[in-house]
Amino acid sequence: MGRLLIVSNRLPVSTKVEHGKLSVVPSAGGLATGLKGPHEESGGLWIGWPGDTSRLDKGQIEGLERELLDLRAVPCYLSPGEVRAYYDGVSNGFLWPLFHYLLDKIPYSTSEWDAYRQVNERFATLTANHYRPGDTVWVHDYQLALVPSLLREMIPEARIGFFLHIPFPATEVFRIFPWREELLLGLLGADLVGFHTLSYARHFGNSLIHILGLTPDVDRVRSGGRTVRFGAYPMGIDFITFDRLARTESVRAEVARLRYENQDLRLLLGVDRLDYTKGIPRRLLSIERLLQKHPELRGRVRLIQVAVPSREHVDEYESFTSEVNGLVGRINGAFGTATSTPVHYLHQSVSQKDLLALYAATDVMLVTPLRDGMNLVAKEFVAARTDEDGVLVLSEFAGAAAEMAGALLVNPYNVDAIADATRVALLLPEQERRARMRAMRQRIEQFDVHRWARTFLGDLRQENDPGSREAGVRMDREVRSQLLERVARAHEVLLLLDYDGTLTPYTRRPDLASPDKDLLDLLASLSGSARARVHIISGRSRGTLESWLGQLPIGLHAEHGLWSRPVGGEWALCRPVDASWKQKVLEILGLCVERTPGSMIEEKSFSLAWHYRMCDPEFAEWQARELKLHLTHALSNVPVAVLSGDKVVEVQPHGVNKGLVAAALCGAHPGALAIAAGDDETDEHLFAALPEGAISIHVGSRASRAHHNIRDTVAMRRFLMALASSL
Ligand code: GDG
Repeated sequence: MGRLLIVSNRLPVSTKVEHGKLSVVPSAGGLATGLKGPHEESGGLWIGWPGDTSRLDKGQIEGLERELLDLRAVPCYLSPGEVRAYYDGVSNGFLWPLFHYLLDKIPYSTSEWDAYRQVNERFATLTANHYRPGDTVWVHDYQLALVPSLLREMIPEARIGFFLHIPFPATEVFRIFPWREELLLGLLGADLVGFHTLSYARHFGNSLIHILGLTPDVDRVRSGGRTVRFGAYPMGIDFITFDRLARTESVRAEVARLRYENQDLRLLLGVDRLDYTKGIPRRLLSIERLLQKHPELRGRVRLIQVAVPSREHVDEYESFTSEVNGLVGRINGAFGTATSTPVHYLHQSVSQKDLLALYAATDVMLVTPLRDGMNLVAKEFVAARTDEDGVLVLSEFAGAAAEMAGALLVNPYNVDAIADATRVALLLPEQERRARMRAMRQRIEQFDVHRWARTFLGDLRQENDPGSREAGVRMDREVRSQLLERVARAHEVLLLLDYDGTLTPYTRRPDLASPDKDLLDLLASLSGSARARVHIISGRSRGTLESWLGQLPIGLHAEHGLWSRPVGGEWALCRPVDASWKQKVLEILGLCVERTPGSMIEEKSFSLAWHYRMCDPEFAEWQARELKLHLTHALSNVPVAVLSGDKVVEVQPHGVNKGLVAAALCGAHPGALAIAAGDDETDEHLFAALPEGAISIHVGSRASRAHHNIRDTVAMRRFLMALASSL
């Protein structure tokens, strides 16, 4: 297995200069711990920004690089201007609040997107320079959303994963982002895109539908001729280490000290970066409310709030800091006494030992972010509770809520609800506290950060398209001339062409897709050759094909081959069929039209189609899936097949498909070079029925069993024009 190249905004190190000497200290964040194993064991590299190096001299930079090399870390240097624009501006100034649904925090405008793109390019180029065939690349987080596609352009065959550590918001919020298409396309450069929860993955899928017009299939989507998978990979923590450290003598001594110093008090704890997403002001207000509503608790509870300074360069954080300071002062002023204060506020970071002791000593842990991708603090608290005691009050808007069945869930916007939940937590009987904590500890132990990394990397290293239905060989100039040479040598050419999506683009209504003059001329020119036999095999009705193409000397095959009209002949049914099921299906489709504005039924002689091209894409895809399930169930005893095409669900007699016509035609012209082209699922039957040596062409970028792949109807027509000249 190749090396693992990790790409993240920050390298997992911090640098310090003391007496002119620089030292590099590895930092022990959750990500670094989880990825340490795969990174080191694979002899991999970690690519990221080493922090501000603008004040380092040449010697210090050299020293830094030597130390980083030992840690298998590659620095991506950024100028202070770039940090301001890409990191403080777009990433933390715009994407961060938007993805956390805090719309009032997004700036009126930003001109920094170019800087974001450029820095992403820098990361991608640096990664490409270090890439060796067989390596796996894992890109992290919202600062580097464009890296997957930029890297894909540089190394098309690379295996690339992306993980988003923050929420992916609902489409209605995501679509606010001015560069939403570019960002989505950036992510789609990856083979696997991971999120903390299923609902973020679902939001991402919905944005692909609404913003890019793609049609994801549960956990995968075709884009740019490739399959991209996406799914939920909830990140865990290093449970064993937290559990072990919590049992050490020094932590236990610190716990005893904390308990002794707060002996008459019940302790509440909050630990967060000082960030407006973490819900600190409302948490403070809930303490105020608790003390107002329950005077008996005054002087009996204390909230210790650790607020680690964070992103102090971003404007929004400055006013936020003073807001928090003001609230702490107000509550302590109102409810403090000469000897005690209800809020013990630490605007600083604490050592890991002290953090563990705080987790272990507290009665109630308050984790009430307004939105949080996951929230590891909640999990660390649980891991530190080797005594199986303590209660977790957890925001329902933290990703962790999906996993922590033993927590008391609260709406973090509802100050009263937090106050009430805190009181419930304080009153919870010991037995219940233990039962809840035990359940959570089991979960967190089992799904730790190592398992998270293993699962993601395991999935990333799996093939995205097992089996043969990959994208075919792209029809570039060279492939095209090879095919045309074969055509020139063939004594007879059998052209089997689908109509919609192959010869003409889809239109909003199916009746608007009539052939233009160029297409009629093209078909006339192809069929004018003595060596060529042209057939259109379509899902359309006889009437439509006759009126649009009836004047041409070509074979026409309607309703997926149920009806055929040979050149110069009459329409004939390929075999007797039963249509008694139609009424029942018409009723079901009628209900579907009622429920799905913009959709319509197309009635043909022996088949029915429900078209939904003009509908709200997300809702209609969902309806289509429901409809197929329902029809398959309702028609289980009826000899019909339910097919899905491009924005259409069709019901037609069983055993009739384009493959039957194709097989019959190929059989009637032995030795002819068959060339088949089509764009949707119904054309797969056509491709499957072709004899050895035939040329099959899929129009579009979906997976197909066709050998060749052409971009769109324009490129297809161009190919047919060249073909007409070689005939
Ligand atoms: C992002 C997402 C997602 C905090 N104070 C101290 C301290 N910490 C450590 C905690 C914890 C980490 O910082 C914070 O992690 P969170 O997960 O809570 O939040 P973010 O920093 O916002 O992280 C988040 C995460 O990425 C991972 O994907 O869960 O949703 O926003 O590990 O322990 N550590 C020490 N002293 C402190 O004072 N030593």
